[in-house]
Amino acid sequence: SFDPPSVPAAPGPFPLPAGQVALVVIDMQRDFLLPGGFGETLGNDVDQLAAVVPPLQRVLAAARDAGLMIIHTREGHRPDLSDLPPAKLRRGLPSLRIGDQGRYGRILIRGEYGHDIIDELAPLPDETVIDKPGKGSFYGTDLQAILTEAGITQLIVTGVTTEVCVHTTVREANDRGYEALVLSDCVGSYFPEFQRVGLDMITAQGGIFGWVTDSATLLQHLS
Ligand code: C5J
Repeated sequence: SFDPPSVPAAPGPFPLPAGQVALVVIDMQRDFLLPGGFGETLGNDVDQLAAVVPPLQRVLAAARDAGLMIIHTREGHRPDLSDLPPAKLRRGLPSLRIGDQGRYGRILIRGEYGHDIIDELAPLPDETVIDKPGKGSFYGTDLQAILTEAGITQLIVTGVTTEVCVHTTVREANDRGYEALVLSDCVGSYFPEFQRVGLDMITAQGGIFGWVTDSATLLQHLS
């Protein structure tokens, strides 16, 4: 029998059938990554996320060379906040709330400088950008329709943050029948403990909702 190409991962090889693989880059937005941005105003250490950028740049370049479908997501809301549930607006104890004026424009509002993706990972014109109102990339978006139309079954998942938007997206993807591979050095958390445990949670119980490998291993097997 003919086995499709695959990449070594935990808990086992992740299949990479030709034409069925997309790279998903989650919420690599200035609001989460830049010093003085929303993430930092929440009290977070943004240096923890900066380490993700160089390996993710390498993976993005390789995925473009390999002709994979590339999907970028951005968490954010309409300027009139009509898609922002009050429960989300009230959440936490931020010094700035979604929609407030921050250093990089209104926090997590579509069209603002801070809402957009960092320069190092800027989408190319032919790449898909999904604007999502929640943590998951499927909720309230047309991502599933786009993947179905393109024949995608395998998602290589990167971005921030590991335990929030990455986890939610991978869980949503698993429930919808997709197979998701998370790249350990291309996802980041403000909290080192959550990074470690967040990755462990994906591969526990025989890969309860996904696979994990690192960027160097993927790059050796992407052609
Ligand atoms: C968060 C995200 N952490 N992109 N957003 O609020 O993970």
